[in-house]
Amino acid sequence: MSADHYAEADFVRTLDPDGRVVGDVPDLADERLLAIYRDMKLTRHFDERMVSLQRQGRIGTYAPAAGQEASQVGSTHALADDDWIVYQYREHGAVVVRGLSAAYLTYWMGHEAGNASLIDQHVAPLNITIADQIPHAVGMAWGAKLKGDDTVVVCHFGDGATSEGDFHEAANFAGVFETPCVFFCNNNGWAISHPAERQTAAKTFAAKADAYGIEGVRVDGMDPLATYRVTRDVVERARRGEGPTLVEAVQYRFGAHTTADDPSAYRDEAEVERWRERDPLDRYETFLRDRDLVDDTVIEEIEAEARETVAGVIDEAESFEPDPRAMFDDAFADATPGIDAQREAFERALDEHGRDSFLRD
Ligand SMILES: Cc1ncc(C[n+]2csc(CCOP(=O)(O)OP(=O)(O)O)c2C)c(N)n1
Ligand SMILES: [Mg+2]
Repeated sequence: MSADHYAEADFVRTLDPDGRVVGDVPDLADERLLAIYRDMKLTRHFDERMVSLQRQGRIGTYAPAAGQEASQVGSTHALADDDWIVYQYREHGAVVVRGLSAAYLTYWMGHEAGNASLIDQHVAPLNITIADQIPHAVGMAWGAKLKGDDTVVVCHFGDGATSEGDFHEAANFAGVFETPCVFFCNNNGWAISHPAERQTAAKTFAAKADAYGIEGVRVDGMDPLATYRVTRDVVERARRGEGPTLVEAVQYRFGAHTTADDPSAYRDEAEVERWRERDPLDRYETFLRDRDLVDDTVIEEIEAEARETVAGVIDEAESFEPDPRAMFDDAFADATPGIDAQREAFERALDEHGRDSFLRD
């Protein structure tokens, strides 16, 4: 991996960094091309609001997605509604495509139930323990194969996750059992403060596919049409029973690792500025303007719509009144005497001081 992981342009691309067409444009109706744009704008606005809410103490720690929208949104648009998404924690764009809800926000406010709220949309709970979700995704895909249904599982993870044993075990199993899944590696250049060139001595992350006898493909992860095209092709391969693929989507995280991180401690602002010139939203907007699909008025409408949607889910999420006793419910399948004692002590404190005294100001 070179120091600038985007420098070797050996990947699938539809748009160049200025948004000009340089590769095959997928055959999509205008409505779909616009829906991809709308979802990318919504993801960016959601992200900005979430970082701001964290700064105001209205949500907990948050992992920003800015810069990575094309990969998340483009790939998800290529799936059937029943296909499963198993994600790490930063892929809010994939969630947006499946439908942003107040329940999703409640997770980031600290309510565990929010993490399970996307099950009906075929999005598995997010996973902070790096790479743990990858064997789960392969197991889900294997289950689908054994049952004979044609669901494909797309598993997102980062460049850092590829150094975990779970990644290797899952990729090996998937190769041998030809499970219908896609390993979607969002190579954003960093694993917190650890750069991609120190993550692996391999030339690319996609090259790791060779070791497991599966296909590997590298795509420009800041180009929504390329990520759409590649994902559609590899998902259809998997659905036809032709096995899994490792996709490396090359991209960059504009913001901090999480709101608890200060990237100025380990990376140069000039590097961030170079990547901002490849902003997926600007590139895609140029493409849509060239096709006369958007103009200033349409863009303003889409931005207003995004503001309204996000404001609506924030209002709804903030009006949610969780039962604080719920924190004891799932600590163990059967409560231990210690948990029971803590619950009782907590209930006494609730009676004495009232529920509001346990909420943030
Ligand atoms: C098993 C495990 N080890 C370490 C951590 C701490 N940790 C949280 S995020 C992260 C970096 C992950 O980087 P990457 O997979 O590239 O994803 P990104 O955050 O860049 O999207 C680490 C090491 C963790 N959550 N789980
Ligand atoms: Mg990373």
